[in-house]
Amino acid sequence: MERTQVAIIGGGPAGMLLSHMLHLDGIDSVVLERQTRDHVLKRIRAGVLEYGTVKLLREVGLGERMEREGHAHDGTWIAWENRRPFLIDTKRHTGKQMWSFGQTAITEELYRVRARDGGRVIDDVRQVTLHDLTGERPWIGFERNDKTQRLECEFVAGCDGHHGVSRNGIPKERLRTFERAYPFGWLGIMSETPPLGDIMYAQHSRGFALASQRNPMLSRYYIQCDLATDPDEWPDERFWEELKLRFPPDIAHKIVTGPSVEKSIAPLRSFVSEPMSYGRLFLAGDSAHIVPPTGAKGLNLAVSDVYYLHRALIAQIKRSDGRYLERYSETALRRVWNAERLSWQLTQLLHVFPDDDDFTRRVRLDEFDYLQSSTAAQAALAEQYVGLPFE
Ligand code: FAS
Ligand code: PHB
Repeated sequence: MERTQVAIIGGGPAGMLLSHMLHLDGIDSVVLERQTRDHVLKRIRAGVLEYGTVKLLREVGLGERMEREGHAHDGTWIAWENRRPFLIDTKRHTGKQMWSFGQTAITEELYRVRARDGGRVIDDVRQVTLHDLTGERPWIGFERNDKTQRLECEFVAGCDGHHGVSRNGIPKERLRTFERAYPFGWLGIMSETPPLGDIMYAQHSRGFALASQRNPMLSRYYIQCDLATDPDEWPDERFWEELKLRFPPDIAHKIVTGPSVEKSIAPLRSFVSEPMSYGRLFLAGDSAHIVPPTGAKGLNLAVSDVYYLHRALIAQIKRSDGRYLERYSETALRRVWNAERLSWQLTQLLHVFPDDDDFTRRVRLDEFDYLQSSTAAQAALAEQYVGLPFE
């Protein structure tokens, strides 16, 4: 049997960041991860960090590689078929910048510092079960190398993503879920080519596209695709040709093409499960919510949940002050719902939907034209896109 103060289920960015931040405050944790380390570190996901995420990573000693390989942006562009591109100018309206720096690199850094600090991360676990969550001594059952083990703890952090088990630790009769599945996905590629330099969304009658980056020689591009799309039917040449058709010609010709080093499809979904806590179980990250990546909020929400949960656990464990823990779910959900709404709005604005009609298309165009013409609308979008301040 093992014992810790905080049992963390899931060794993705949420679980590992929480483990690292608790360690900095002298709190012991154990991370239980289903996959192998290699599998976790091979995942390619988010790429854009809100101001608050960048600030937090620096504060917890994870800024060095981001400063070296990442890139600060004064804003993100929206290109629009037959219109002048629009800049979500976060620098002008909020004084804050977004950073492009990949989730993969952040996860690598988190595994590095936990190993450096002697953190207990147990990967390749099976059959994780949660017990006595409403008691004083919850515990986690799991298997590893066919051996059944028990982890005694004081608190449980459910950081095991959308398909994890921790959300099921909350009785069904207490859970409310909210969901929207979108009738399309994103076909994404990574290529070892110099990126456009700016992060740019493109709205086009052929479908949405996105130009982003991971570092000065690693570009990330996406095109909206049908859910049934088979990446094998999209050789690089076909992808590059379609991507360029969706950007204005003066931007398309700047796109440097090259062989893809990764190609995959991400489905788009909005999902929230409330509440984010039950007894001594606290959910953080994708275990509690999913956003379509159109607003670059997924990873950033995981970080803000961890910020709130770390603050609450420290107050409880070190000062026996349970107020933040009691309010954790409502505090985190306020930020979650803002990100859910913004991501849903940008997804509606920038994608082509199968049931679009002329009215929808004209209303969508008017929303873009209004954005172009209204400083107030631009400021409102900028403050949400760069990330509202943590409460
Ligand atoms: P994660 O899903 O990253 O991590 C959960 C961890 O728990 C995983 O390592 C998993 O193996 C483990 N786990 C699961 N079940 C378990 C169990 N029973 N026991 C133990 N461990 C278990 N966000 C953006 O902002 N921009 C993007 O472009 C973007 N693209 C994405 C593409 C894809 C395909 C996906 C799935 C997500 C994408 N996201 C994107 C969102 C993504 O970045 C998440 O928000 C982020 O990974 C959330 O981190 P975690 O909450 O740690 O969850
Ligand atoms: C990315 O770089 O992968 C990225 C950028 C912006 C988004 C989503 C993903 O909205």
